[in-house]
Amino acid sequence: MTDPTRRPSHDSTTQDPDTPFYDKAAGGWGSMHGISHVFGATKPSAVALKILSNQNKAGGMMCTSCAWAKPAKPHTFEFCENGAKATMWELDKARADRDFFEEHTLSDLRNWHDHDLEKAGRLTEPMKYDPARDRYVPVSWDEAFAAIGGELAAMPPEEAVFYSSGHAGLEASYLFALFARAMGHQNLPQSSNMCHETTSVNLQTFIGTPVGTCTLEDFDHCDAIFFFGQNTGSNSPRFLHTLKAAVERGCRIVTFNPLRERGLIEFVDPQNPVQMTVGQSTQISERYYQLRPGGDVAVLAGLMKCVLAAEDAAPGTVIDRAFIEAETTGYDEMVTAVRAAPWDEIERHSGLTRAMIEEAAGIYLSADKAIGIYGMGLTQHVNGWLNLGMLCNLLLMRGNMGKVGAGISPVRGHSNVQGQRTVGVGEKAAHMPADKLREMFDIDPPEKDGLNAVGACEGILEGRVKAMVCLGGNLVRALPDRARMEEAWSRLPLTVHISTKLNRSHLVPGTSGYLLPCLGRTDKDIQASGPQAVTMEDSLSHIYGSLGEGDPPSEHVMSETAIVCALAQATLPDNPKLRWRDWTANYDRIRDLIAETYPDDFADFNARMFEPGGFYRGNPARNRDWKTESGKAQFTTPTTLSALGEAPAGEEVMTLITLRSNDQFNTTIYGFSDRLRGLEGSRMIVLMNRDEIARLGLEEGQEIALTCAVEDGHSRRVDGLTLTAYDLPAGCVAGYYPELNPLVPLGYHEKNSQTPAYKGTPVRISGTA
Ligand SMILES: Nc1nc2c(c(=O)[nH]1)N[C@H]1C(S)=C(S)[C@@H](COP(=O)(O)OP(=O)(O)OC[C@H]3O[C@@H](n4cnc5c(=O)[nH]c(N)nc54)[C@H](O)[C@@H]3O)O[C@H]1N2
Ligand SMILES: Nc1nc2c(c(=O)[nH]1)N[C@H]1C(S)=C(S)[C@@H](COP(=O)(O)OP(=O)(O)OC[C@H]3O[C@@H](n4cnc5c(=O)[nH]c(N)nc54)[C@H](O)[C@@H]3O)O[C@H]1N2
Ligand SMILES: [Mo]
Repeated sequence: MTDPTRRPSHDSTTQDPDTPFYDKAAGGWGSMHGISHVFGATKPSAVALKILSNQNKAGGMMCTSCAWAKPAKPHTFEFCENGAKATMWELDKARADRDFFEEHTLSDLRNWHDHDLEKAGRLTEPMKYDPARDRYVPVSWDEAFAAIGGELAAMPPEEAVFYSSGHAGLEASYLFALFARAMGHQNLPQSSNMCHETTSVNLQTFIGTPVGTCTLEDFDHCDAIFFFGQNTGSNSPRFLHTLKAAVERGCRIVTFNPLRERGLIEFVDPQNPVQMTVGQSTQISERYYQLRPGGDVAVLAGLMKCVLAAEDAAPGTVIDRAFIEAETTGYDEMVTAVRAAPWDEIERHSGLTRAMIEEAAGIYLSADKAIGIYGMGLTQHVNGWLNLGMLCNLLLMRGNMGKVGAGISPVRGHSNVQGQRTVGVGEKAAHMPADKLREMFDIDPPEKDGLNAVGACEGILEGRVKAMVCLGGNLVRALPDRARMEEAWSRLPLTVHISTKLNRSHLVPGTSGYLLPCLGRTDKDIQASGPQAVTMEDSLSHIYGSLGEGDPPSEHVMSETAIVCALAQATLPDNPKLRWRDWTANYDRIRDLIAETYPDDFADFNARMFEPGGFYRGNPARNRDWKTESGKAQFTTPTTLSALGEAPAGEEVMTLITLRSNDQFNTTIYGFSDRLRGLEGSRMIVLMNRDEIARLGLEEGQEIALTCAVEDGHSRRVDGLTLTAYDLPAGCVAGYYPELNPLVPLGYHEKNSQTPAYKGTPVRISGTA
């Protein structure tokens, strides 16, 4: 049981007592209210209730929201508030049909809020942009495929880009990646290029795997969890159950985050009648430190200094020397750099005191087995690589990698974002084995690396990219530098969006602009051989089958798999080994191809896809098999103590953190209530510490503008923001994504992976005219 004397300490150098915090725990009645609000807005049918009750259970529908694991022994309701929102949003009865598009020009729709665009409902039939009438007009599937295929076939392959956002199942994703390579390019950017690409690239270098090493089992055995920059309460709420169970058996949780995120402070289990009725909650974090954005490198250096000091005081008892000797390289060089890091610099960059870091280190040292968790707070920084390197260092020093109850666990974004990479969606030749492709399909895959998201954007800006085919997503809105991107995007010769609902990206069509409506995961997918399941991989590398039960929004909507196959067929020359029609007819055949291409991960795929809890595809680093260049785990020597990039100096330059609210899924805005942060009604706000507001001579409630402080010849500005006092460290401001994306420069990104620095953009504040 939880020790009642262990209260969380919300340590911060800049406490702001009167910030309007939501004073309830995450989960509980608030979360039930959140769900019923969605039910109220879109009334649930019997089918919706059935889908929800089977959601995330073997044989049911796997949630379209986050990528958190689906346990083998599910709760009665294995969905959370935000999972229910995602399901209900897709099962929407409203339709953006031909009448809707007849009624609205694109110029008109460009004045709509993102929320209202998606609220128009599910797309019902293929549409083509008519520039003369500034409208999308109906087009038949055959005509659309023939025209798109014709344009793609006529262009040099490297001018086409195939983007995937992490929604589509493994089947459509694998075929999309195969289609690109058969066409002759691997311009395969993915949503992870804006999120965990920092993980994919750098963990591969450090520990020889592009993904996390933990499974749910580890959370049953760890003694401590160190949490960096991941907002569990909003973005992976079912994970709170895992954390609650860990705390209740004595595991100690320490969190580093500039904001006091409710879910990581306390949690009322909405499934526990006792907790619900007596309003009891479980304390999640024993210690909660509000560090400065980009301050994690310094914090981790401080923690490592404490570990080294403990080892100095009692040699041979703290550091796992045998592990370091046998399994790692680079230790001595790393230690020299960490020892040399001055405490005053660590305090300056982190905004925390030495005493706070020593206190946190005490918890790390008390644990035999520790897990490091992280999200966008570590990855979306210029020196994101160093954030991850330092977290690996901390874990490796005490052998906390490759044993049960320990490891590193990035919390992924979209429900199948990790899986898409596993089956070849990626711009590198290594993402899909070329020899296999030659042998299986008689094609000659390209050797040259293709474009990732930033590369594709540069290509669009420079006019080198001529076609964007998007399997989901709202790229124009999700990317940095929105103003520049929108303008360039509309000059593209061909844009194709395979989507469920209308969004902003659809409103900047290219010369030929197509909108192809697809089934979502909640929908029944019936093909020639009968109902089809699709599969996905979670954050912990488990793979699940998912069956939709809802009625498709119209008889004209096709599955993502069928659309990808039809586009490929219309584009590529005939090849008897590329059997697009057969594959559409029966997805088992596609899973056989996946298993043949990736036998280590997907052996017996069709037989195992409905195993409760999913089937585990394994991870070499978990077994201390390091697939790195040296064959060992790699310590990282810090070259700086901040994750932030170069920024102009000056008291008035602030670091901007862009945030998700509790009422959105990426650019899908469900509503305007950020309940867990006590913020309601408007998304056009800028959060700042009360003392900072005074220091800068500003006033709470004042309307301000933000401008980007990066000097690269482009000016970037967002107006109409209300200044809101909030409990944040000094030197930073926070506001919502995607509203503030015009401020983030495309070139301001993580060094090795090009993940945009969405959590560390330097900005200035100005009053509005
Ligand atoms: N309901 C819902 N679920 C989602 C999503 C959604 O939009 N809505 N999006 C999905 C996707 S695609 C993704 S990638 C994930 C994203 O999920 P998260 O990884 O949780 O990403 P964010 O919400 O962007 O920010 C995470 C946290 O980082 C903190 N932070 C900011 N800067 C720093 C820093 O420098 N250091 C530290 N230590 N912390 C920092 C912020 O305060 C915030 O609490 O969620 C997925 N799940
Ligand atoms: N400033 C700032 N910018 C960010 C971030 C940040 O933290 N700060 N986070 C970044 C991250 S982590 C990510 S992942 C991106 C993602 O950002 P988005 O591109 O917004 O992600 P999605 O949720 O995939 O896109 C939503 C659209 O996908 C379509 N869709 C929904 N479901 C399906 C489906 O099942 N199939 C298909 N084909 N389409 C579907 C709908 O049309 C919907 O409008 O944003 C990035 N941008
Ligand atoms: Mo993401």
